[in-house]
Amino acid sequence: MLQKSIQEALNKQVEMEAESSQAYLAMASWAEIQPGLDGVTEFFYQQSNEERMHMLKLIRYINERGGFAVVPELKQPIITFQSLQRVFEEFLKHEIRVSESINELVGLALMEKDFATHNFLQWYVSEQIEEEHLARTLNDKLELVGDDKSGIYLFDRDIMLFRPKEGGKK
Ligand code: OFO
Repeated sequence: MLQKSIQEALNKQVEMEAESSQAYLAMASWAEIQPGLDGVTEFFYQQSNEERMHMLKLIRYINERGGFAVVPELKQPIITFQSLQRVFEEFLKHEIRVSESINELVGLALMEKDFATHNFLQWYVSEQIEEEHLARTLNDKLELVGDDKSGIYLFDRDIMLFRPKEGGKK
């Protein structure tokens, strides 16, 4: 049975993963209406699906442990961006916030001696290392490219190569 404090914190994380999914869906939709950003569009549609999967994993875990997973109300994410660089800056900022939140959850699980939850959360710890690294790499690349159109073309063409392969870690 989950302790109340753990259940509340896990439900907050459900909300955060749902917000991530929405934020990346909005990025995908913005990218889709820009000329020539097919790769970035696909990247964020997939990223959004992945975040939904992270949310579902939490929901199933909370209910499996005798808690009640609450499907959250969500506020509208940022839907327009001044540039491609801004999209990826937001992506990195978001992932850093998620990592901080996961770290706090892990700390709480230890404090409450909930070792099952602590164990469950290790998957998210590894996931965040990967996602933060991915977001930093893409930001670094965009910084190199600047406003150069042929650089943006190559960035868009190659972006999917940077995503970890499906089925590897999941
Ligand atoms: Fe849910 O993995 Fe990033 O945010």
